[in-house]
Amino acid sequence: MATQRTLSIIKPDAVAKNAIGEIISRFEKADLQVVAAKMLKLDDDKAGGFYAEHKERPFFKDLVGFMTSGPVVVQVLEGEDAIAKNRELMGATNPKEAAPGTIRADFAETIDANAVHGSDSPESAEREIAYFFGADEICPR
Ligand code: RTP
Ligand code: MG
Repeated sequence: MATQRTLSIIKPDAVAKNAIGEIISRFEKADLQVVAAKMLKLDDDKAGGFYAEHKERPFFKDLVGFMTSGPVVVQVLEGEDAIAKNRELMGATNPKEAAPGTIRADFAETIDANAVHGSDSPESAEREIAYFFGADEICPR
């Protein structure tokens, strides 16, 4: 498996819990490198555009409301099989179904406020990274 990049977001609930460092530490311990990072307060347009694939879903309004409720930390993670590796570290969308030891099991309580986002495919990763970062903001080692 080749080196990949994926987009990670530490969501408002995890930022509010002061868990930024603990979550990034899990990525680093799994050999994912942070090659770009910034803290942002999303507005409705930016959050809605990011989750455009879910626009028609019943939870879309709540999702945008939650993602704009406080600051988030967006990062580009780079490493071997980064997309699947990050999804494994995150655990299932619903924290109640997330495997023990995953980020969502340890830091989240509800499906709405579930601590982290991670790209789900190479195509999503490419779109999502470009959605938040210019090429000059990504710093591979
Ligand atoms: P994410 O995109 O945030 O990484 O989460 P995911 O891939 O695990 O889940 P996805 O299906 O893409 O859903 C995006 C976010 O929408 C909320 N959601 N709520 N109430 C529901 O049935 C429901 N389903 C999804 C979650 O907060 C999920 O993270
Ligand atoms: Mg998703």
